[in-house]
Amino acid sequence: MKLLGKNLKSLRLEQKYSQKDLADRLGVSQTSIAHYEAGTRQPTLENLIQISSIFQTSIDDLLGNDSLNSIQTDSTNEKQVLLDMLLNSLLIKNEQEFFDVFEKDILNTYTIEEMIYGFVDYLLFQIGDLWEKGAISEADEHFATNVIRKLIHHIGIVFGKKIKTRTAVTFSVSTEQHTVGMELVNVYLQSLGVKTIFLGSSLPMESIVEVIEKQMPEYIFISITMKSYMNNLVRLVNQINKRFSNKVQIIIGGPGIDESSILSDNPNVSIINDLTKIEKLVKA
Ligand code: B12
Repeated sequence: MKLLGKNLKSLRLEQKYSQKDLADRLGVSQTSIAHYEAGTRQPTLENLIQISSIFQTSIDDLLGNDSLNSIQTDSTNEKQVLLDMLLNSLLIKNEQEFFDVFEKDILNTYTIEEMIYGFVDYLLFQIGDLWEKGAISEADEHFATNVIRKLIHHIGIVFGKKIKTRTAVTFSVSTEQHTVGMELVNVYLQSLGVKTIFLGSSLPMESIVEVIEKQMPEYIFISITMKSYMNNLVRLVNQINKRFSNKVQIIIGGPGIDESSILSDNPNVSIINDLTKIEKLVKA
């Protein structure tokens, strides 16, 4: 990001302006502000004067040592601009702005894989990182994660195939509170025409068995984040296999799984982490 963009962004955040607020004051679009901040476009001299007056700073200070000549414009930058806009709206708690950017510039432009890996994953990890570094509060993290979860469900509705010919029961291993990874998996499955029955986490074994008996799913998807729950997972998979005689295909993934786990000795168990590999499995 060029110095002008960097300065503009820090002044704006310091003075608690959203990109939209500033855009309205300058009479330009929010996208233009995002471009100025990313260094992919430059404001007119008139706008620079206005900005310096809004933030009560000199144009010299705004520009720093920046040269206005070397402006990059390529698709990576376009995407980075959108990511910055989305992240920014989460940080200033503007949910409307977040969904507006998504609907207008992303939903009809990118594939579902690009949305999951290029946008949703990126935002979740950025928010997670900021939280871990103490740069944002727990409340900030909860708000942002919840908005992203709404987005995940929205993508599921838009991209989910209307006709679903197979069923998957999905959940996170018992006592695991991390469910967002599995929520993303659900959306991907829906886009492949698989009906998902998402049970969240912390369900007792009997309840899981009851659902499997009633629904007779082709697949069971389990997510694990915390390595310390590996024993619970092994026990759970063994119980399911015993109860259903290894008949249901079980697919396990998540950052807590070890790909060389003894679980993969079971012929009906697959261990994968990359969502795009699911397609091959559910088509086979
Ligand atoms: C959000 C979050 C939480 C939220 C979870 C909210 C929710 N409903 O999910 C809350 C606040 C509840 C939480 C709690 C805790 N958390 Co936490 N949390 C995170 C955080 C910030 C993001 C996790 C996330 O959502 N990632 C995004 C998703 C999309 O990624 P993902 O799960 O990896 O999923 C991807 C792939 O793995 C894959 N995938 C996932 N599942 C599956 C399943 C299948 C079948 C397939 C094919 C693929 C697949 O697909 C996804 C897309 O790429 C991470 C840190 C970070 N930066 O990642 C810590 C983190 C995971 N948490 C951590 C910890 C320690 C905890 C707590 C113990 C904290 C505490 N002291 O209370 C508790 C755990 C309590 C419990 N019993 O589980 C540690 C885990 C360390 C470890 N590896 O053991 C992390 C890494 C933070 C850290 N560095 O310490 N957490």
